[in-house]
Amino acid sequence: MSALVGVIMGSKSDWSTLSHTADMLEKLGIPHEVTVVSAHRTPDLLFQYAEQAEARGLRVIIAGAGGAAHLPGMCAAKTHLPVLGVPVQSSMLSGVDSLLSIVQMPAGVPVATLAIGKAGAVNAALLAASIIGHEFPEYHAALKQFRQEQTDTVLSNPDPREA
Ligand code: RP5
Repeated sequence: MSALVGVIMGSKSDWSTLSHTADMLEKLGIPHEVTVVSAHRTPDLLFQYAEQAEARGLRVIIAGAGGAAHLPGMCAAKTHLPVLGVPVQSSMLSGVDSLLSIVQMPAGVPVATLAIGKAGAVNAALLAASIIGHEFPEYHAALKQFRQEQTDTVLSNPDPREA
């Protein structure tokens, strides 16, 4: 099956964060693709990617970037697909710069913004599963199973002194 979720990031240096998105999509069995697309280093590629995404069959785009993180917003400007933004933890400002760059979209062009770093990367995959789960019941079921496993893990070992 061709990719349903496109995972893009501004640099290869973002992969250590966005790999958590890919891992969770893999765990849920959701077909996805991963690509470096930089808003400032490869702007023409970004426009092409965003403009063609829907026709290529993507349902959701997850865009991760750090610092002056304009990738998710620019991507959202060129597609009607849902864009989920993952702020990458930057070395200078710990990702607060990335978060504020992504979250403060002016009214009219939304980016669904996740938490900084690994938590946001994982949750972006889970949110994508939620979104496409309406169309693909198998991914809705995979998401429900993941959530149940998470619950069972906590309930089966609630003693914080035990590993
Ligand atoms: C952003 O600049 C990228 O998303 C990355 O988080 C940050 C630094 O990129 P590199 O200089 O490591 O390539 O565009």
